[in-house]
Amino acid sequence: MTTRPPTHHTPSRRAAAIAGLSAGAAALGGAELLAGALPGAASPIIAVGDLVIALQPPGAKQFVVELFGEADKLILNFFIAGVAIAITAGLGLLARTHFGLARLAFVGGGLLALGAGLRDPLAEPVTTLLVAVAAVGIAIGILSWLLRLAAERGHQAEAEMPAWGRRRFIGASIAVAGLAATSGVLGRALLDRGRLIASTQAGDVPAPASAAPPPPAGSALDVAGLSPLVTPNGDFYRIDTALLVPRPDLATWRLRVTGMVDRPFELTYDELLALPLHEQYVTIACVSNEVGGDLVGNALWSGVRLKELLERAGVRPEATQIVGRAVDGFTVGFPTAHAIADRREALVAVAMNGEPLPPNHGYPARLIVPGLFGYVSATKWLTEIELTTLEGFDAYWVPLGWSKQAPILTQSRIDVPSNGARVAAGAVAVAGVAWAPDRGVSGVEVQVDERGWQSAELSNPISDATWVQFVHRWEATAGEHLLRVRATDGRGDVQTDMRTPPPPDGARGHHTIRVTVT
Ligand SMILES: Nc1nc2c(c(=O)[nH]1)N[C@H]1C(S)=C(S)[C@@H](COP(=O)(O)O)O[C@H]1N2
Ligand SMILES: [Mo]
Repeated sequence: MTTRPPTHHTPSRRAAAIAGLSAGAAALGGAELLAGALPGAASPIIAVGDLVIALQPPGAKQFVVELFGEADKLILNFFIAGVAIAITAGLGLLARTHFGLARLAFVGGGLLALGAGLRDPLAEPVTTLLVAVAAVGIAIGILSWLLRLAAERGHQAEAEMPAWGRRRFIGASIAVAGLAATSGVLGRALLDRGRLIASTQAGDVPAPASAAPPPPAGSALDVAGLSPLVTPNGDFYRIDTALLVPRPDLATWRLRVTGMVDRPFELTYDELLALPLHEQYVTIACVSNEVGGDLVGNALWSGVRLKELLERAGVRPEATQIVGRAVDGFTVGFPTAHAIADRREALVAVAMNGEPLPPNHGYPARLIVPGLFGYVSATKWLTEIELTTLEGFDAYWVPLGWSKQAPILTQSRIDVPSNGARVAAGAVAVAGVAWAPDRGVSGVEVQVDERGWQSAELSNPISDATWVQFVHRWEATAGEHLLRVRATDGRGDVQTDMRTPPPPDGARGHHTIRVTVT
């Protein structure tokens, strides 16, 4: 028997791809863990996701909302991680023959993560750099280690233990992938919870100086399955562009009032809370809501009156637009005249249904402007109110094709029975909600099988800024039936049946459902 010096063979293509994939997964997992542990570090997946969102073509938002509903963020995360790992599998193949080139490509990936991460105004450059460098280091280190194992496998295969090298390589790859997944999940949990270090704690919000009167008698109908009059915080729809909920540090967070004003100023969180708080119920809605959709909710908001802040700053007459800026760079814009109209009270809200704003809904402060769709008004994680002209600035969604002026359209939705339900013949409650903030709802009608409109019973409205509930007591007869609803707003305008898609200014049309009566 001759003993030969160990010869290293080129790893198989499959082994090289697995090595690349494991190296990529390890880099992403390690980066998530570091980003979760270090203050202000950007997660590469989130940073690249934010970049994708920022570069989206007009129309993509509606496409994404339609496709994934509110799960779109999770899906985008998985998509980016999947694409990244697929690319690194390819780099594993490249590394088989050109390790230097593969190493260069990993450095390129690190630079992309760094560049994307630094776009986030909340990112700390130093920790973000650290995460990118660590990720590249992990990727290259693991790749060369696994490729070495895979190469030894060729040698071992000729020696007396044919399966040993192969097992070692597979075992190492599985261990790396497992560790990567664990760090990724752990890191993301830390990120979602607020970072390990420098997370802010929501304290109590003072009682409002002007509390909302309790909802009037008869403001809520008692029908099983009907949306509650006030949407609990945990059930309130959430729409925003933030892949990671911004958690501003209260020590440095400020609310600034700037632009075309005589006396610009800024407030700390405590100074904001020290101002008299006004409380009111307001229904807000998303422009992306489809007819019959649930991107709408009603809450009791408490906050500082926007008018008071504007008076303090001394708004110049030429300032026709108010721009709300969020800590993450998101912007809204709406007419000054709308916000300061006598009959309406726009708020810098700090509390939602008696609790400090939940992080998802804009903690520490957000705008609530009755009557306007969220994307032009309801800035969450608010940090600046800038006075400018309507011509002078287009907010976030406007260049992406959404209307600059966006009053909430009159809409109504049947909650019960649900579409496609089977119900027993006899008395059936057809019930739901209708909204036209802040014109108010003056009537709701229900139609069965195109046989004329019948007035539904309405709940006693809290105000023109809130939705109402309705119920129509239907004597259902056996067979298939179409149920349709329409509302009339406080100005007497009947909700149109002309269907439009959400872009560019909201969906129109009557919510229509089909039920089977047995
Ligand atoms: N900072 C920030 N604020 C934002 C958004 C956003 O993407 N970023 N989205 C707006 C949109 S489109 C809507 S419909 C409302 C939704 O508010 P909610 O998530 O509290 O229901 O927030 C608005 N405020
Ligand atoms: Mo929205």
